[in-house]
Amino acid sequence: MLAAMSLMPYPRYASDRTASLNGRWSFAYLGDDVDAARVVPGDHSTNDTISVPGVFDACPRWAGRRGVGLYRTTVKVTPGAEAVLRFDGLGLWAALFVDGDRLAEHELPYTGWEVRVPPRKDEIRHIDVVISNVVHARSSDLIQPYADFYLYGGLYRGVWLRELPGPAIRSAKVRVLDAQAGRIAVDLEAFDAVSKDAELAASFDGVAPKALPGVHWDSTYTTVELDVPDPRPWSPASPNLHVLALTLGDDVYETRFGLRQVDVVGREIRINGEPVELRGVCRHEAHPQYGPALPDTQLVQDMQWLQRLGCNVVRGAHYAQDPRFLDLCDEVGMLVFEESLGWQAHPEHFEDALFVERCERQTRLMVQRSFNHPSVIMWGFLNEAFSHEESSRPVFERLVSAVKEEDASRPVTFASMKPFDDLNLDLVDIVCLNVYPGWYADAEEGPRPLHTIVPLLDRALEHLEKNGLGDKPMIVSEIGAGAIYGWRDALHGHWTEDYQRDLLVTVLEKIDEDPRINGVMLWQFCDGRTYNDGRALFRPRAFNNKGLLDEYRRPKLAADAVARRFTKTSAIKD
Ligand code: ADA
Repeated sequence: MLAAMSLMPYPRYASDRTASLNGRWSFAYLGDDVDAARVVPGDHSTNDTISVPGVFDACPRWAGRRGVGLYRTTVKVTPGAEAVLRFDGLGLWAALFVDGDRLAEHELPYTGWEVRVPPRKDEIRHIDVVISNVVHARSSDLIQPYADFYLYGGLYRGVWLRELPGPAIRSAKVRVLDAQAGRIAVDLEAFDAVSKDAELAASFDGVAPKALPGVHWDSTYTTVELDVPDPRPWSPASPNLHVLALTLGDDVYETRFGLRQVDVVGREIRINGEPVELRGVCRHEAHPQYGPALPDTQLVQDMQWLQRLGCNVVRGAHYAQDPRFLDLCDEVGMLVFEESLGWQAHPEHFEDALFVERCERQTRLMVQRSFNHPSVIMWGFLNEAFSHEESSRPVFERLVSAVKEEDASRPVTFASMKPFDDLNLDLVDIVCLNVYPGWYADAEEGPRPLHTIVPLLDRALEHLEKNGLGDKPMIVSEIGAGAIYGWRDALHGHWTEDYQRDLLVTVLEKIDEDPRINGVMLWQFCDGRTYNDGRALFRPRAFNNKGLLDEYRRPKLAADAVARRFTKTSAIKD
């Protein structure tokens, strides 16, 4: 008998068939010059302790190391039961061994991973995960050494084991057909082919399950249309959620969803028919002490900060998000722009078939896994790729169609850093631009070049109009300035808290008064560690310092100023 743990993000499974593997694991750092692909866990003992979720290179003992670590644990199972191991996100590369057998490897950082574990007669299963955080400069890898955020090694998020009691549901995609009436379609996929008329029961919001008549399985698939009893639509102001539990034989699969529709109508973004102006920030999942493996209390505190800042949206920069965080966003009505991993991909990546295949695979997985979160209102990929290069076009076309195939109901976008020569903006539903006027400035623009902000935004908007893109919603998906926490100075120049505040106020005044701009996602929620080599000369402290809060979530001057503008009320109190 397995024990289920609380804090499991959706989807959840029958509690007596689910085990949490979160907690203490044993660990060994195998070294910097080890070929991760050749590690045989049985050759190594693990004498250190590590916490899961947890990354080794944020721990004092291995801080900043780049190499290979070995995570080890055991789990008690029902002898003879088949199982699935679910990792909600890890990095940068992993190989999974169960009872010494190498089952799979994973090269998609931050993307959830599920691996089937063949049955055995033993009650205790031995799990080894080999993790590498070596960042190669290979064109096939999804992330490159030059990325402007620290790339950690370890199990970033929760790990779970689910026993399969025979036929079992792998995924259930809830499509909202009519948000007001509570009509939904559920696309189900089973792990293995099930008999054509295998019985399926559904229960909403904890009410006793009812058998669904006339279900026809086509091998592993079926779709059912259902009416949600007592339907309550989801919106940022009323984030009502419904829980759907599906029973197939002895298997139970529980997902949560919201009744809401997102539409792009001309220049408007609408949620359940209501136009919405987006006001928020970009946020990395990061903390100096935990890296991306944030404890739940930090997620909850970050959410409180987002609310205090008056945000109604958060851009999950630059990867698929922790499902615990998306659950929180669903619960409080925080909208999300979710994007798959990418950071300034170049033509050499676009021309590498393996890179493109991985990019498509991780993007599809992100959409599949986050599909039922009502908070997610738009999908993106390839942040700031070289989308002005011709070789980018087929890649962008392929990714847009992959997303549309997975989800025809949400708008697609990508954050472009090429406002004047992007070749792919015609493909998207919403134009998103990353621009840094007033921050990345030439000496000729003089000190405090705030005067460049409005003209740059105007030129970008005019360029969109002239190129036939003026009928799409436009969002400033990044804009900001660096400030060192506590650095205030009479000159109010670059790196002062004062300049950051003045720049963001100038930006928000423009965005509030210009009807052509539908929203803004300021760069960024809080300071975050970045590359720690010579390039850090442009990144004091080896941090990206454009946070409204510092890395320990202490507010800078800008936090108050932004909150006033976002809430259009009084200041936040700290
Ligand atoms: C880019 C990028 C961010 C960050 C930012 C900056 O737009 O998308 O990850 O690097 O610039 O601080 O310059």
